[in-house]
Amino acid sequence: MTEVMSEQTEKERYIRAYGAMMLSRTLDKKIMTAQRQGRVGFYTPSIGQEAAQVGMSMAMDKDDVFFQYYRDLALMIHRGVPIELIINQILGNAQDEAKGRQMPSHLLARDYNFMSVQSPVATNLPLAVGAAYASKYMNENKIFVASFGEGSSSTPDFHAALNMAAVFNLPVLFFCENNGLAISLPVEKQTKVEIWKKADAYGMLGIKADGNNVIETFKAAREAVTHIKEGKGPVLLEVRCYRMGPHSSSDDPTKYNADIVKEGSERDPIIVTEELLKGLGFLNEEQIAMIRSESNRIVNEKFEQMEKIPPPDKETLFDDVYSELNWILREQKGEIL
Ligand SMILES: Cc1ncc(C[n+]2csc(CCOP(=O)(O)OP(=O)(O)O)c2C)c(N)n1
Repeated sequence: MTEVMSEQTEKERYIRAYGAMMLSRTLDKKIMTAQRQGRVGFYTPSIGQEAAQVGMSMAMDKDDVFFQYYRDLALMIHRGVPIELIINQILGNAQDEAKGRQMPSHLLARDYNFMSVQSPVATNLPLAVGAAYASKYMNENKIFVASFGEGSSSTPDFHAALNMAAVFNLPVLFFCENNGLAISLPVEKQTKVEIWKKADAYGMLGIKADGNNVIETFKAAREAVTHIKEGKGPVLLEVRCYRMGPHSSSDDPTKYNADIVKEGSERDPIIVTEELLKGLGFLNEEQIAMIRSESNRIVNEKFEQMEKIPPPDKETLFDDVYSELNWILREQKGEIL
């Protein structure tokens, strides 16, 4: 009985993972199209990194905290962040948690333990380390995840963060989503050493996994979580995936000779996951078609609804900085009302 139950749970868990990947892919394409139509200002697509993000997310607990980066859409969706919240931020409308003040694609979701994305790459790593330090001091049992691309490993922040996390034995998972490119720069020109191997230099565990394989990434992340929870210190987990689109909506990859994977090809993580889950008897073609069409319906419906929400009120510009406005700001506020 127990065995049947756990098999069922595993099946449900993977179907949910696939559902999150598909919803993310659908929303990603919708936002990119809307950007091309002038309805969205800017976007950094997640396409190609869905299995990596969802595989890692599957290993994390509800209370764990995320210092994510600008490509982590599938991660957020798998952790239950409603797509309405994501769309509101992308549009910067009146219901956006950041009141329209952040760049689109710089998501946050306070109630789901997602901090706000920062534009300078790898600045989220020392922040995750600081938060983990405080959490350990308060005897909490949380893991702090800092995600980033392989190019971000060339920054001083990467090295400072790994060093401090290891020295203080902090509960941090450094999650490197290696998509092979930092805008136009291939990883071979970025570093001579595989990213996960750099863990050794700081005295922490390094793990590498196939980020196109949701099951393999989940197992690698689970190993990392066990290590951290046993108090053995932080882990650097590198997962290899592929970029399937431009770096951002402002980028044109045809201008450089990049390996951009085509949707539907054998390196597309959605296709890889479908094959894996069909092989395990967890999914069939009919269910796949159903999940695809439901994702389309939900994304189109929600996007249309959220687009009807007006921009934030002009006066909200003056909120959240000073407890009381000084005379200059009072005057400026008076001028725009
Ligand atoms: C400190 C800093 N340097 C440069 C940039 C410009 N920049 C934005 S994204 C990016 C590439 C980052 O590549 P990677 O870390 O591999 O992540 P990916 O975008 O490939 O997912 C660069 C250089 C920046 N935002 N911050």
